[in-house]
Amino acid sequence: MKKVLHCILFCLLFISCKDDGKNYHLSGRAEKGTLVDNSMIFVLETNSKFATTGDVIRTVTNKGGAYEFNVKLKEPFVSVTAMGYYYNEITGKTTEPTDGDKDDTSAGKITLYALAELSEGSNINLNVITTITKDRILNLIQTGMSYESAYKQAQFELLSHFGLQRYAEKNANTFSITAGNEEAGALLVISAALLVNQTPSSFQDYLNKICTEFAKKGKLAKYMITAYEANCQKLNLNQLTTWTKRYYSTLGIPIELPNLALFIDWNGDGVAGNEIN
Ligand SMILES: [Ca+2]
Repeated sequence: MKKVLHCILFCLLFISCKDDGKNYHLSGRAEKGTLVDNSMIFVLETNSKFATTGDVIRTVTNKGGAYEFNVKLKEPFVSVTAMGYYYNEITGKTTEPTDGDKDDTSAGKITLYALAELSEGSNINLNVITTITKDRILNLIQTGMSYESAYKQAQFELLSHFGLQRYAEKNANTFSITAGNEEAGALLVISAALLVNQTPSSFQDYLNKICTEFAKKGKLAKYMITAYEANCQKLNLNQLTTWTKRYYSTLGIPIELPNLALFIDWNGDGVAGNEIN
């Protein structure tokens, strides 16, 4: 009898553990440029090393690449993926296929990633910084580092290439072009500079190459750095500011942007904006 009772108690404990979890309201934005409406969002429940522990939760974006939903999680870690066409800051248009190129509908799509520990907040944005650093963060975690230390190191390594290391401490999954702060300016400049000389179909491959290279040692290849620096010089900052604000305005999201010149290292001394009074 005692054995049966123990067995029942064990089962009840197991069931209660299995149901154990916390409810979260997750929200965020997917921005390369902003992903268009109805882009796919996949959220994967994970453990602290970002190994999958639960189901894939799917939703889609609405205006301004925004998404939100409620979820119950056993551990406060998630990996988020977004996939869709996006607003190209260089051309001022989205990458959705026009009538002439319907044959290859995947060509203009981008995949973005973000990792998050939800104790830091349940707003998870996806952008080029969270995407490029993702595999580097995972590699650092494999060496025994915590998620927080790993993302700070990976962000410092990446942003130092752009002279923007002063933004490394705050998690890039809180950055948004819509935020009206300095991080918005930094994110927009990086997003746009990476796109210069890329076509909608070449950009995903280029981004993949950057991610793979950066994941190894937290460094970009010399040709990637040279291209980024040259691209920054080519950016038409007035046009970039005007077009970006205008695009968000058409979405019903009026935004403010800082002076974008502050986020480019014009004199190559390793610090963006320090040459501007
Ligand atoms: Ca400088």
